[in-house]
Amino acid sequence: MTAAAHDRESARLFAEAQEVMPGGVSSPVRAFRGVGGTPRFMVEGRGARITDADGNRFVDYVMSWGALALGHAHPAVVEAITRQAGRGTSFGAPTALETALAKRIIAALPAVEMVRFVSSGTEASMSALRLARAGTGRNKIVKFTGCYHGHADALLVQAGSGIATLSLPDSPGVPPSAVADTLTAPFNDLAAVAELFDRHPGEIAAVTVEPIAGNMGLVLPAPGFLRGLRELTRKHGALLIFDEVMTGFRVAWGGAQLIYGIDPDLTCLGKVIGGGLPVAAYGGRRDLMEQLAPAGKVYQAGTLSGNPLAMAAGIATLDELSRPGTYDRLGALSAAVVESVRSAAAKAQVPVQTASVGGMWGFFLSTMPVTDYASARASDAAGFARCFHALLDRGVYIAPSAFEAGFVSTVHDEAALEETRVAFEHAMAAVTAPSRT
Ligand code: KE4
Repeated sequence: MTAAAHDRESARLFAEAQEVMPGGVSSPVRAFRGVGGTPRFMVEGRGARITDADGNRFVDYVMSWGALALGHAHPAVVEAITRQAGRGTSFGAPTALETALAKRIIAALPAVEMVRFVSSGTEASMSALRLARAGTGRNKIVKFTGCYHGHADALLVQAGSGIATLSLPDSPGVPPSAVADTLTAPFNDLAAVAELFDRHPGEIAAVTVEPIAGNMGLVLPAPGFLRGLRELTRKHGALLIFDEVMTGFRVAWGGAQLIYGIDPDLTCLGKVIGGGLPVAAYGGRRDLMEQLAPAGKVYQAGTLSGNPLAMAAGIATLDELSRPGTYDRLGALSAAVVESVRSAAAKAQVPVQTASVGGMWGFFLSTMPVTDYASARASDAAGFARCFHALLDRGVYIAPSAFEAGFVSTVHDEAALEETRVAFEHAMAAVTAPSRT
């Protein structure tokens, strides 16, 4: 049985959803526009697997876009949520749970001395930007093409993720005034950043970067790139913001900043720290964070920020992930997946570039190494779509876009890896096979 033959219920649900929600989804990348076909409406996740409305089961490598480092419905997380739900889901008042999760984050990330919780990575990035501008008295920011920091106006410039997937030039509705102070440079291009500082002396508040890019596909920082950003920002009195919404507690317990030994001034977090519930955060130097209201004058607020239900899920998640050996295991699992990708591609004589770091992995169908957005865009997206559907037909669910990353969990087991290996053998053969009529 191939899953493709059974998407009738998803198709019905998709038609119904499109009547009441734009594109039938709550977030664009879910609509399969990057790969074609009917998005699968999911009904249940258990461990490393997810089941769609037609009863097809898949080994899941989307994992709620990286949030589920423990897999679906981990007992410790379910128990924490259930226990808290019975005591109330949100008070709009301080709770000790926020302090507990904040302390765990601060203990893991030495560059983070204080934390403010919000409910999405967009909020975290947007707020960190405001704080950086207030903290430096400067307005300009630098971001990198293909990096995605959520959909706040100032950051929707040459972004990755869904913007890249849909090949959108950026977004209507973002007035030129909102992006007038947003400068861009190619990822891994230090000289371009140095030139921006030379061209705008004393004007750049911050450089914000995904230290390991996951929104143009998985693209690693070139040796010295992050260190170079740290030196350039210090030299010019600007701040360095690491957007670790995806990499935080995903690539290592201390995130990319631990792997590369860099101390950013501010860090954005999300996904894993909520264990599948809406939790994000930004944090960093105490002298900056204490400028936030009500301690300081920089305003940012949120009705459900730090709500006890989400805090309980985040605490349970980090406590499980803090166990010794977790990140060795996640790294080994990702490495095993990309080994399957590489060997299947070699057998099918398909050119491929692969990368993996901690619990993240990715591949491009490309003859040349991918180091930035331009080289990512030059990869074979049509071939990726054929690969995606061949995987789906064989029970493996990866991101429905060539410009996203893959994620494993602590509960991806040998059986899941073997199914993945076999599925990629078929999928890489499908890349070069004549497309299905
Ligand atoms: P959210 O607002 O979606 O919670 O976070 C925005 C964000 C910020 N920074 C980074 C590095 C991110 O990866 C994200 C969100 N990631 C995408 C997946 N590439 C979310 C998936 C989606 O948009 O549906």
